[in-house]
Amino acid sequence: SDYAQEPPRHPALVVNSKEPFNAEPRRSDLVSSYVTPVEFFYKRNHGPIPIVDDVDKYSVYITGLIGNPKQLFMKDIWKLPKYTVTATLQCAGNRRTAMSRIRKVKGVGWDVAAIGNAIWSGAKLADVLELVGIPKCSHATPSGGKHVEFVSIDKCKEENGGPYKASIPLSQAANPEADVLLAYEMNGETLNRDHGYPLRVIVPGVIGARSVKWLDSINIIAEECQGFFMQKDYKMFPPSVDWDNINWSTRRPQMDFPVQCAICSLDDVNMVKPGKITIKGYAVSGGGRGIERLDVSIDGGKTWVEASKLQKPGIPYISDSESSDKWAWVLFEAEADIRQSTEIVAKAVDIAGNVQPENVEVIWNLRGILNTSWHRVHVRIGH
Ligand code: MTE
Ligand code: MO
Repeated sequence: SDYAQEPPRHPALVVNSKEPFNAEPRRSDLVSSYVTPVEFFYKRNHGPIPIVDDVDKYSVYITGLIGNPKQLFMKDIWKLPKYTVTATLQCAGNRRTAMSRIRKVKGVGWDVAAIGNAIWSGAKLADVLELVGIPKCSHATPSGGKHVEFVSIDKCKEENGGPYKASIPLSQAANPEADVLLAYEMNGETLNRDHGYPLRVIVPGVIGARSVKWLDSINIIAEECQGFFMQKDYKMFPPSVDWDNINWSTRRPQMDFPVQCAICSLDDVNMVKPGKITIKGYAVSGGGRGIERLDVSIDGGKTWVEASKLQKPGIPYISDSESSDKWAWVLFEAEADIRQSTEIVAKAVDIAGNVQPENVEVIWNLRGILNTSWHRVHVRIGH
């Protein structure tokens, strides 16, 4: 079958679907380190993992509304200045299972771990675009190119057997400060097959769907990509829209992700003995907005205390400081003394003052994306 040559994967992953392979780590594995190990990084695929045998023959075509189309080989990409960016990648469907409990939604049933924080290295897309005559910080090419489309070499059924594709605005792609990478390394090692070997796009602060893996070509186009995943998926609809009244063209493709957090040291329901427990999790916001504050409640949201935040191991995180990684998550930790059965809640606030919504009902949408509601877990006193 098409899935006969899938790469090996860690047995502790929670597999949501085998073909295509979609899996996330256990909650506790996710927050056991600030940088997510490659084997515990969630894997989100729409088809079989492509095989690139000969990396010397592999190339990326850059075409479209530009003067001089170019074919770039890995040696050309490796020659460009190498940048390293710590960035959290999050699937728009993270925490979908909890949204489905309100009313059924369509999509892979993720818990809270369709997210990971990795150190990505590669060329800056802004440098690559310069090679085809697009100056840094351009918003358009002379021939009217305003979007940058990434096309993969994989095949997925949503595209009728065609490749996965997505686009971002040229203004973001050509802006060196946006840190968009063509990455060939993850956590200091050659990118592996599951995560896009030999080359993938990383668009920091934006839903994972735009970070195209196994890059085949880059097209400079006038309108945003017309592919399935831009036009018929990964759009945020209001709760009133259902499958019989949906009009996809009324909404824009989702790009930045909103402020998000989840408790990972506890399951949805936990039996505990009375006494101290540790509440640990992650918090992140899109668009380069850092985390300002993380509130924890042990009485279902009536009263709150502030959790401590860590970015580098052992170093407290200071929002928006020069030393903080603006594209990366923070881990948080709080201790609580639990005397009776209760609901523990976490909510994050980003540096723009955005707060997570209290309930999933108000953000329910038929595709089950962007469930960023307060994260709630239950503890029951038992033995
Ligand atoms: N790129 C290709 N070529 N094919 C895909 O199926 N999935 C996208 C994105 N890039 C996808 C892709 C989605 S929806 C997400 S969330 C991320 O890749 C997941 O990246 P990861 O598997 O490295 O975690
Ligand atoms: Mo995704």
